[in-house]
Amino acid sequence: MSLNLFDLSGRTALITGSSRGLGLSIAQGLAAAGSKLVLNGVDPHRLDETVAALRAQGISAEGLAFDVTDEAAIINAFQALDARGIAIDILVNNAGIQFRKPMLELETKDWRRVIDTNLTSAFMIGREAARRMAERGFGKIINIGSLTSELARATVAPYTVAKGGIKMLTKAMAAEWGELGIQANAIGPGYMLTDMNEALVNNPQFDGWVKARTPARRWGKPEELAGTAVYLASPAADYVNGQIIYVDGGMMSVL
Ligand code: GCO
Repeated sequence: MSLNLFDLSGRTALITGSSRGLGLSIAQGLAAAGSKLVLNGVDPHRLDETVAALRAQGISAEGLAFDVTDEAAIINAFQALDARGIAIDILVNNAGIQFRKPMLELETKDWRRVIDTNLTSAFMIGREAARRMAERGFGKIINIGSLTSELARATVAPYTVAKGGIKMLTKAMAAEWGELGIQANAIGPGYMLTDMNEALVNNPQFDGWVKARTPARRWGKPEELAGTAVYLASPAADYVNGQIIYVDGGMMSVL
């Protein structure tokens, strides 16, 4: 047993959708535990800015811009890492979008866009990463779920379906890849203070509902996911596989 169960030094982590928001906070947490970072975003300019800001703090970070819904771009990105001898030890499937509309008005193209971005991406990127992790007999995959992995909320049907799928994709990865030395787990954030949730935070009725419904009586801060991400990426979780851990101020546990 290592003396430092949570040490990630010598590891390299790819975090999708990490130019900002939860992905960036998770990346910063992994770096604090010693991991090198490969950040991903769809907008190369924003990604470059984030990478530069992290490097200015002394963090080892690279940018890898690709669209998580574009299979050819994903395959190219992994081949570019191979060519540079960069092996991904830790994958965080974080990239995601929200689209709020009642189902009676929802167009199929928007349904597909949310499912592709939030769920199919995690399968495609997970597969490319796991093929390489399997060769080395080591890998940690962390998928980002949601409270909507378990519970529905009106107006966010495709998001709910994708996040429910993330929970089961995590178990499917555990079922098939556990024997290859890979652990796949998920984090289910509660209501967090992110750009994606800005409209909800700024809606006094919704804000009041979140605070009343959450035992912690407040929204979560993005940096509050970092410890769970480090734990799941670390040797401390080597026998933890297929789990989803809710980091939600207790919301999932109460009516
Ligand atoms: C929404 C929010 C979600 C929640 C999340 C809580 O519109 O419902 O944007 O992302 O914050 O599902 O786990």
